[in-house]
Amino acid sequence: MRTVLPFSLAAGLAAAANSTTPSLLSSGDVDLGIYEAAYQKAKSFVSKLNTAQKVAVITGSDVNGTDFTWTALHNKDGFAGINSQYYVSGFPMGNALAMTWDRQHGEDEAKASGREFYMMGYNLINGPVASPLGRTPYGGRLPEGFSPDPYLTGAFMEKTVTGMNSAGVVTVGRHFLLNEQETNRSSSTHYSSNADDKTIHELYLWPFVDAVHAGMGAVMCSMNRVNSTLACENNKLLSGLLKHEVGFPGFILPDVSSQSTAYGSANAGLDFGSSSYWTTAVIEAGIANGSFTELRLDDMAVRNTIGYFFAGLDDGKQPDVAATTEYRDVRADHAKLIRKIGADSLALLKNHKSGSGGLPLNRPRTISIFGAHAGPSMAGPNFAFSVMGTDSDVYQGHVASAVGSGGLSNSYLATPFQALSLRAAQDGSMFRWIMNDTYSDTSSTSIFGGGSMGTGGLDMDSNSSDSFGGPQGESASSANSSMPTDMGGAGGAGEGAAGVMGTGTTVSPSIANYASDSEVCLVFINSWSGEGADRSELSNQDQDTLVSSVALNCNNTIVVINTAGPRILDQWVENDNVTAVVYGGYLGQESGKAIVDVLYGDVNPNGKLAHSIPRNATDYPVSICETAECALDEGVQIDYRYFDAHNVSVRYPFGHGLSYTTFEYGAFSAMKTDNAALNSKYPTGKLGLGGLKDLFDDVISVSFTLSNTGDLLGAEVAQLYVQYPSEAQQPVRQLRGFEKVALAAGEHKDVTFKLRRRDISYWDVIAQKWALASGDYTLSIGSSSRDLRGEVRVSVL
Ligand SMILES: *[C@@H]1O[C@H](CO)[C@@H](O)[C@H](O)[C@H]1NC(C)=O
Ligand SMILES: *[C@@H]1O[C@H](CO)[C@@H](O)[C@H](O)[C@H]1NC(C)=O
Ligand SMILES: *[C@@H]1O[C@H](CO)[C@@H](O)[C@H](O)[C@H]1NC(C)=O
Ligand SMILES: *[C@@H]1O[C@H](CO)[C@@H](O)[C@H](O)[C@H]1NC(C)=O
Ligand SMILES: *[C@@H]1O[C@H](CO)[C@@H](O)[C@H](O)[C@H]1NC(C)=O
Ligand SMILES: *[C@@H]1O[C@H](CO)[C@@H](O)[C@H](O)[C@H]1NC(C)=O
Ligand SMILES: *[C@@H]1O[C@H](CO)[C@@H](O)[C@H](O)[C@H]1NC(C)=O
Ligand SMILES: *[C@@H]1O[C@H](CO)[C@@H](O)[C@H](O)[C@H]1NC(C)=O
Ligand SMILES: *[C@@H]1O[C@H](CO)[C@@H](O)[C@H](O)[C@H]1NC(C)=O
Ligand SMILES: *[C@@H]1O[C@H](CO)[C@@H](O)[C@H](O)[C@H]1NC(C)=O
Ligand SMILES: *[C@@H]1O[C@H](CO)[C@@H](O)[C@H](O)[C@H]1NC(C)=O
Ligand SMILES: CC(=O)N[C@H]1CO[C@H](CO)[C@@H](O)[C@@H]1O
Repeated sequence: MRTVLPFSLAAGLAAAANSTTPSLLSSGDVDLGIYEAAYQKAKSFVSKLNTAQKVAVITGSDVNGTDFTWTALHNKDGFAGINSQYYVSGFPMGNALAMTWDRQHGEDEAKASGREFYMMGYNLINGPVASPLGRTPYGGRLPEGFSPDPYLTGAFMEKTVTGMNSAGVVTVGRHFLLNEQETNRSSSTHYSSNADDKTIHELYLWPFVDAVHAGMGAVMCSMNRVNSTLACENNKLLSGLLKHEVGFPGFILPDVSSQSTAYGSANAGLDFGSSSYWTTAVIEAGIANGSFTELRLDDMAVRNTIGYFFAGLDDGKQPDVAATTEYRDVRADHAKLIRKIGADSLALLKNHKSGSGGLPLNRPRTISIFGAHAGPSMAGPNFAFSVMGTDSDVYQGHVASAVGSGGLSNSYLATPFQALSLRAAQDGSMFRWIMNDTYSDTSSTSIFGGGSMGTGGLDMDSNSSDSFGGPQGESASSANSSMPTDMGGAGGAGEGAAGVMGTGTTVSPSIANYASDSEVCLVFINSWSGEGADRSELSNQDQDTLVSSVALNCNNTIVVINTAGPRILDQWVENDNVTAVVYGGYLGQESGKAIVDVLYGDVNPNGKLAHSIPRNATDYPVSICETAECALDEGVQIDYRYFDAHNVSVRYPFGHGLSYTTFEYGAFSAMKTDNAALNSKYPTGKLGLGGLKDLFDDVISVSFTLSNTGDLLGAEVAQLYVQYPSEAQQPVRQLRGFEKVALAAGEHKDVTFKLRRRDISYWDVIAQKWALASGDYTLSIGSSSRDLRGEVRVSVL
């Protein structure tokens, strides 16, 4: 059990935060591995600089030496696409990418996006994002990050860093650390996230470790304080954790208005900062009177340049920085990748396939779509850059990006309306729309007269012309030919309709009329957020009413959701008329096409939830902190960890997602692959990138056979969950492995998970080391965190 410290003690801990000595790369404490060659180049480069030139490097200025020049790195916002730039691609954002549970997609997207940055002349990219992690579902910047699970986020941090590195740019992992909300982040408050040592290690620091291990060259420290000290001036956080313990070799730069002192920040571990704090005079005076050291200045300059050499930016080939509106041919065939990743990220949460109901769609005769999210907003395809948050938690148009510095610069946006129109034309479907969440027209000129459709619905089997009212229609044959088959015997009604039923599609547009007159009803809803403000609701009444109104009249209502973070579905999800639910994050420029690929089965759904969906917003333990000091008392118990610990039944568990085919999990077995390691409580290796090197050694493997038992090609995300012995004081179970496996109908494959030492260690706060717990570890494999197909025990120590 975690004990909560009184505030007087917290102040004492802020003092402790100043006590760690700076971590100097020259100390040789870190085995730099893949960074060693870059280190030698950076050291040699810095040895040529005088103090003023070193100060220029750490404050972002160019340097003209006698026999060399240094061009400051070109920093740019965005990650899933270049923020504020013409003629570039908009890729799926982090919250969608994570839902693919496909590491290769993470690497491929980062490489393609990184390539666009590179070709536009940018080389220091503000992403990927692992904080916010998702302490609270209301966090406004969740779309930029991946998942509240640190292992899943860590996997994507690793792969996106690898992908960007291979594109020749330097990644800036952000926002370090505990930057879990937007409210009170800036100005005078800089809210303080006060978390204990165990929580920081096991939850929030974890994904940054993966990024460092993969070769991340820079980190942005966050606007909030940690234990009352500004994150960017927090010695324990920057020097203690990130550099000394995790072996980070690159440089730390501050988020907006997050540096407040000259020596305090530099001594704490900030490596890049403002020339108004760090003038040559101030730096020289500090060195002269002992407030600062030349060794640290050299270290800062080396750290600022090491990523540049690591990425190969010294090859003299990098293009100049493009003007914002300049045309450069950078997009290649990225649209295809964007569409594929988007489709592979969508999770099918519910599907009642029966007759013509449910998914996939098969040339439906009549389709009606509902909701503003189906089509373009009045003005598009992008939102104005804004760090002021959003006016509303829903958007009146299709959402495929967040707002703020992580926002995409879509050159165009394929909406569901556009993609469905094309598909309907190809299939010969009749296609109708009401792209407004609150549309209330119940015109009495409906086909059925008297507006009775508004509440009642159509008696499909009626042959009585009385139920339609009005004078006789003139053309029975036109009625006959244009009526959808699911209208059954009602086709005869054409003879009785007032030039309405009798002329086919001219059903008066009301929600009830369209819904009751369609073989399939697609309702599109969203939630919207971004930088500068948090969400205020996890569901929206207008949109929930829209779904319910459609479902009241349509027995084949399919709901498509694109959301910033968790979205509560309980007002309608159990309604039998809601036959399917497709759920996703922000998909980027090809959004509508990716959605249509899944709706029609061109892509068999294979995404899975990267967070839980509870039954009620009140099921979450924490919302937004509105005070200056925020106690993260829930510790590591966020998302499924909390729901599991408290036996809260959820609507859809973390890791859930259906397919149009079925999978079977065979018996599985575990094997210790490194007995020597498993007999040692603590790691014994040297410090490398990411921490003690043997933390990354494989120690246990788990194998099983996965079969596709259906009749369609499909992919399943198999998940490995670990339950520790009680000594470790861990959540009920936690994700420690996943593989996405594609299988043809009837095919089966052997799947092996490898657990690293790190994956079965807990943070021992006394020893200040990662430790193995003594006893039985229970390893479970399943299709979601609550659909486990079996378990096996392995005893350790
Ligand atoms: C820690 O360092 C910061 C920045 O130099 C300073 O403002 C703060 O007072 C120090 N805290 C303590 C408790 O010494
Ligand atoms: C370096 O030299 C270039 C070209 O000679 C000049 O444009 C630039 O302003 C100089 N920069 C500095 C920091 O002196
Ligand atoms: C913050 O304070 C907690 C005690 O409440 C301590 O366990 C933790 O190590 C501190 N972390 C940092 C980064 O100062
Ligand atoms: C060192 O010099 C700086 C700049 O003049 C000053 O701010 C600081 O207080 C001095 N520190 C000491 C220990 O004298
Ligand atoms: C909806 O109702 C119609 C008319 O009764 C029927 O033909 C159709 O099969 C039903 N669809 C579903 C998905 O139940
Ligand atoms: C949606 O329809 C309602 C009522 O019919 C109308 O008041 C509102 O302005 C419409 N919204 C938009 C975004 O067009
Ligand atoms: C409707 O009329 C047709 C043709 O007269 C007849 O075959 C059918 O059984 C009738 N349906 C009902 C429900 O009365
Ligand atoms: C209605 O359509 C059916 C099928 O195409 C056709 O057999 C029938 O003759 C048509 N009835 C009229 C009145 O046109
Ligand atoms: C389902 O839809 C049918 C119309 O197809 C309607 O009669 C029925 O009341 C609806 N059921 C619910 C629970 O809304
Ligand atoms: C959620 O819980 C609140 C408070 O108990 C309740 O008023 C509300 O109806 C619940 N919402 C749903 C969707 O069940
Ligand atoms: C949750 O359920 C388990 C198993 O039924 C039980 O052991 C545990 O005490 C329950 N926890 C809570 C918080 O109710
Ligand atoms: C301490 C502080 O600044 N609290 C503010 C945090 O934000 C909320 C919501 O905007 C304000 O009401 C608080 O005053």
